[in-house]
Amino acid sequence: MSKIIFINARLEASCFKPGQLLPEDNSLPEIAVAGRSNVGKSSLINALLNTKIAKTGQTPGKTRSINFYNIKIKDTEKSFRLVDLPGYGYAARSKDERNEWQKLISAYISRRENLKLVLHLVDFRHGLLKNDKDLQEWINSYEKNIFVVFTKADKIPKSKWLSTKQSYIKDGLFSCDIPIITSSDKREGVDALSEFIADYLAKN
Ligand SMILES: Nc1nc2c(ncn2[C@@H]2O[C@H](COP(=O)(O)OP(=O)(O)O)[C@@H](O)[C@H]2O)c(=O)[nH]1
Ligand SMILES: [Mg+2]
Repeated sequence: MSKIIFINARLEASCFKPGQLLPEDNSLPEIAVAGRSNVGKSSLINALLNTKIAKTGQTPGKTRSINFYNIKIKDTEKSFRLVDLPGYGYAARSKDERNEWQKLISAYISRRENLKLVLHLVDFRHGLLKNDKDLQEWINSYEKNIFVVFTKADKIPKSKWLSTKQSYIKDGLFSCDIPIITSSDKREGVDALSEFIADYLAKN
């Protein structure tokens, strides 16, 4: 039985331009979700929220907005925002689009007091890629905390999970805590991630 702790999820806003970003609300800490296009961000958000609120399997690179989801934590008075950042690293994207992407994400990450943590989603099959490393350095430069979540783990035999995780760390992938390995398809690691987020919010 899965343990659903995130309830009443609703999309608060989809923002395409820096000027559209939602004002901060001190009662609503924010957890952002970042990762390459197609890494499985929308699928994981849906698994966490137990809804189909986020559109999945879209043309890679199509989601260019920052989406703010308002979520209540079950059996508490607390709510938070899960903030879906547009995916990066889609090769066919033009330079102009890349600049727009960077401007929008910078505007968000660079001055967001309520942003407590960035979940960095990393495809468990690919090994450490340069643009994942670049993203980490960039988030670090804004002094934001990063936690790694591996996705699509159903594509790797379980017997290899530990060594695969260790090789990412050895290659220099940074995470503020032991990364969680997930599969949205098989609902693996999703409850562990929900608990991690709820604990993190309670402590930070
Ligand atoms: N095998 C497998 N495929 C997945 C998983 N999560 C997502 N996918 C697939 O990966 C593709 C991209 O997923 P999506 O959630 O839209 O990625 P996003 O672009 O990062 O939001 C879709 O075809 C999904 O069905 C997973 O846990 N396992
Ligand atoms: Mg998506």
